[in-house]
Amino acid sequence: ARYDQDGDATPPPAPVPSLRSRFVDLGTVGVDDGFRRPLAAVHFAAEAAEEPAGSLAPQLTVPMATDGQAGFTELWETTGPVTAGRYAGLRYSHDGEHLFCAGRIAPAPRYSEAVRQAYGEAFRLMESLGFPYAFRMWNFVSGINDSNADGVEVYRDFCIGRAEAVDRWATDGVMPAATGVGARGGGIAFCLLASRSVRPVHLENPGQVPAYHYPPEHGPRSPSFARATYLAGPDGAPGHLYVSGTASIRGHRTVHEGDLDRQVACTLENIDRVVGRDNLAAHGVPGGYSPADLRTVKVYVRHAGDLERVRRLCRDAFSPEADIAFFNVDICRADLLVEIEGIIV
Ligand code: 3EB
Repeated sequence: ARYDQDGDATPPPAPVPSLRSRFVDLGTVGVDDGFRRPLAAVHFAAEAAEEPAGSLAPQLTVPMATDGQAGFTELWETTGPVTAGRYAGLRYSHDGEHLFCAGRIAPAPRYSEAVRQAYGEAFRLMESLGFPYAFRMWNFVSGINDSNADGVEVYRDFCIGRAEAVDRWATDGVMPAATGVGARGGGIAFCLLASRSVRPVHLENPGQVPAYHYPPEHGPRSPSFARATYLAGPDGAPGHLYVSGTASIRGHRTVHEGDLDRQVACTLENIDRVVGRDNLAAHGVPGGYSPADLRTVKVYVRHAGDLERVRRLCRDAFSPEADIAFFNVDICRADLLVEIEGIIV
């Protein structure tokens, strides 16, 4: 206990909770063991599903597994006490420092307006609960390379709505790390993490044009995300590095079209460049890493026939200690064969 000058006890400051995720068996929600508490569960399953009733932690089921795959759950856990609720069409939970928010947009002939609205609700939720900094976001978009009812590619349609929401709500230019990939049905599912007091550091890749500056040949509105974000730990403790979905892009162009091995190599080089010591130092972030330091890795592979080869290449690149999940889904640009993300903790 701490005492002020009159000798009265004052409550100690609440410690900043720590957040982690891990991959567990499909359907697991987690238990409160008094130290780690479930903040949210994202179920990567073969079928879309409504949220099971009666759970405190939000549960988002995304159809991302093929019929032959078991699927898995990404379980987000925290050391802090969890508060959860609903806001507009969203489900959320927080531990006082980290806000998790999940939403869905039903399959539709065009998406931009519904995306602007749903993302606007997420920004309003962040504002009203006092979590101003979105640091990681996932967008799972079914039919991502299809044309919508107006002949616009669904990914581009999605990017228009997202950019409009960001124009309206993102005041200080802090962008989250993000993933934008295909899903195997269910319209659009999304989730985001935001922080209350720790301001994330926005990282770019010096070998890539920032996504939000992509020229219009990639779509009328460019994608709003950072290549990675660094979230410092409490009291100078090492933080977490959230690496966005990364692909075989140099400058703003896809490279190694049709060449799987080279696309994987370029993707790994891009990750290496973002998390390496030079780039971190240039952004004022301590440490220096490589792809072998990634944990909870997700690998998105366009063609089922490429899965085995990509698994092989990833075994060499990542640590045996990493959880690695492979998905067979479309990727936001029709010429990309693979996209990889992960977290360094
Ligand atoms: C790229 O670098 C590849 O639209 O949220 C990666 C991560 C990609 C996130 C998104 C898109 C997104 O442009 C695609």
